Amino acid sequence: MTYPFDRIVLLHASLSVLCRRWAWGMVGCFFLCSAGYGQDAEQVQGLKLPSLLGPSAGLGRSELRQRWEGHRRQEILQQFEQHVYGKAPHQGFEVTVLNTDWQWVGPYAAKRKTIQAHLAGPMGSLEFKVTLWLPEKSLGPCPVFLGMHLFDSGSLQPVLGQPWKGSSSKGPELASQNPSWLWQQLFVRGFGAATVDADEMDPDQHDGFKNGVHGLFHDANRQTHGDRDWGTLAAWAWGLSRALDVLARDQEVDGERVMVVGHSRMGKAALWAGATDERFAMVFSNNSGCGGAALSRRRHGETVAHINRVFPHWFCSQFHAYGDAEDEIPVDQHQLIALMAPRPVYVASALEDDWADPKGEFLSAYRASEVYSLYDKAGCPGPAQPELNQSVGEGVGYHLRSGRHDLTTFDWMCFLDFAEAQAHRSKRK
Ligand code: GTR
Repeated sequence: MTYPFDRIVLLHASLSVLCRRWAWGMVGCFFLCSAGYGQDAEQVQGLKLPSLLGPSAGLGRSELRQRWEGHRRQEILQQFEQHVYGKAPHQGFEVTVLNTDWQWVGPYAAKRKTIQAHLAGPMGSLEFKVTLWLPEKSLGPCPVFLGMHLFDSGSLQPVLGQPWKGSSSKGPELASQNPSWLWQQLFVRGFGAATVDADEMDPDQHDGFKNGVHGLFHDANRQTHGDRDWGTLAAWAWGLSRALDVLARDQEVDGERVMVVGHSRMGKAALWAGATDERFAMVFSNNSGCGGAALSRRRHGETVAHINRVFPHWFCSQFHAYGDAEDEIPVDQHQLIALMAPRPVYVASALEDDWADPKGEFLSAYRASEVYSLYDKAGCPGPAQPELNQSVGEGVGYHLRSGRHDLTTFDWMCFLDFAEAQAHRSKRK
């Protein structure tokens, strides 16, 4: 059972009422338990979820926070490495900036830099480029949104964090159909943008983990890819960290305010990047679904069995053991969201995107808020899903947008508002 401090106070109040007026006290206790994190940490709307903080009876908020920072966070991170995404190499690589080229881009009053970088591992090397856009009028080092994509980053208007050039639908509300709008919004608000091509890091194909960054670490003497070795999502997340290495060396970028963003498969990679690399200041996941923000145990929409069958290279091989056995995964995705704490994280869903399980994405954000409460952050309100097209939450942001599986101008508007609000909050502290 987990009872954060504010809930303990409420519980105490409810119990004193109970002594005086038994019937009303019972009603109070019922609402306390059904409205907040104070319910049994493992029971969420009929689901048995792995606990975030571990057995916590009798422990206060500061003890729980010590436990979280002391070992619980690390334990969960390792379980995700061992059972879901696979372990990426932490050592034995080097990133060198080879060349930086820049030009003014008139219509946006912006500067575009193309930074060519070299990545060397024990078994080989590869080159990748980071395309960085900075507003012309930046007062000092600029906060930057970083996202991967799966097409040419040389494009004048790459769509940040989107896995394909087109969209599942067309319309002015789509960021991909309206890149000028996005670019203007970013620059007017003082944000820069950076992209890196996922294909340059690790092509999205199942080739036995030989191409891309996997190949740089592939030991020719080892015939098989180990069960716990990194899959492609982990390679992309790792690539986002290498892009951050590059950005952090640029004097025009504020290396402490690089925010990672991604839609769909890039949203899964963005979440894992934020979990594994605490240098990312904020994390934005759009319609990331199974293996992203959605709870695996709900088995709603895309399931673990399905995703492993269609994309056998995305996760570590061990994750394949949990197809149709989700309850046996030692972790679930609310714990992934909690790994961002206390850094701000935002989860976005779309009503018609049933495949990504909007409800499961919401429940993750809501449940993860238990860890944010240890840091005095309100988190994402619940347990009822917020109204359509409303952005809610502090520390953990969430919205359910009308429409389909896409990254839209509405999603971006919410992300930018959230990023600005969080920046103001941290200035006030
Ligand atoms: C779907 C896949 C999702 C999501 C999406 C994408 O086919 O089932 O998990 O990642 O693709 O990234 O395009």
